[in-house]
Amino acid sequence: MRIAVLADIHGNHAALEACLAHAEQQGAEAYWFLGDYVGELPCPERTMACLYAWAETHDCTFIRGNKENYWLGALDTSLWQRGSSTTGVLWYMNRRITVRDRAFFAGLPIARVMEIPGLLAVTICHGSPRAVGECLVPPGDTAQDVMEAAATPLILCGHRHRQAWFEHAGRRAVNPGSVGVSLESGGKAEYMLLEGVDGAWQETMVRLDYDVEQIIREMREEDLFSIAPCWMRVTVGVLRGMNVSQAAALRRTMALCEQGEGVCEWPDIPEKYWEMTCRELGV
Ligand SMILES: [Mn+2]
Repeated sequence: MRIAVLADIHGNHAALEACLAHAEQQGAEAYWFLGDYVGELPCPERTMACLYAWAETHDCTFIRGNKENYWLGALDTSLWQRGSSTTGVLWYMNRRITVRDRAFFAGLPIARVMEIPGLLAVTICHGSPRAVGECLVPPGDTAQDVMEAAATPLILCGHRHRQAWFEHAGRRAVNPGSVGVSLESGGKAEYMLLEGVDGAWQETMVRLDYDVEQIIREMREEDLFSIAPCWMRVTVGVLRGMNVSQAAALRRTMALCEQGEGVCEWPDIPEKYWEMTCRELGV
């Protein structure tokens, strides 16, 4: 049994297509998707169309990530504005997600235990089995408690966009990296092949080249550099292999804002602080 495990696509349809083609060539018989299907990148309908079509002809299991919760009303959409590096992409995405997408996301569980005959059961989730935004790999503050309570010895999780694993209390959590917005990979598309060999699970991490520049061209065509100017400059840096995440750039920008204004409350961040972050990062 060979399974492709794909996390954090974030709307990168070019990276997704590269991973799916590779997995099929490697003889994958099932596909487990760990959430965050669309996010910062242009034309989310291309990613969703690819996933819907793949699921019609392949054995696919989907669970929900934190991004899916954004599109299901977890955040106050009245704060999202075109032209803001902090919320512009959320504004764009909210207009592009369809009724079908929202219904699909609403039907997804945040975790599932996968039972494969002759092999140990596996938990799949986005953050942790109990929360989409929690981190197991690399371990966050609560990772040890979560591991001790886990229902299976192997847990597959995404969210941190890095290929890594963490072991605790006889359990192993593995992150297959990010299909669409990987960190610390030199700008590759990442996923994992999981194979049952002699009754045990064997993991193979995969990193692939794909057409990064196609996605950057689509950003321009979709006007994303005016919709979320500095956020997109940081995103281009990440796609081309910069080792600073968008979340880290946001934290830096908020720290600069607090220094300059005495206070910083998301999403009220003047663009000049985003400009300062971009200058620091050289993007
Ligand atoms: Mn996530």
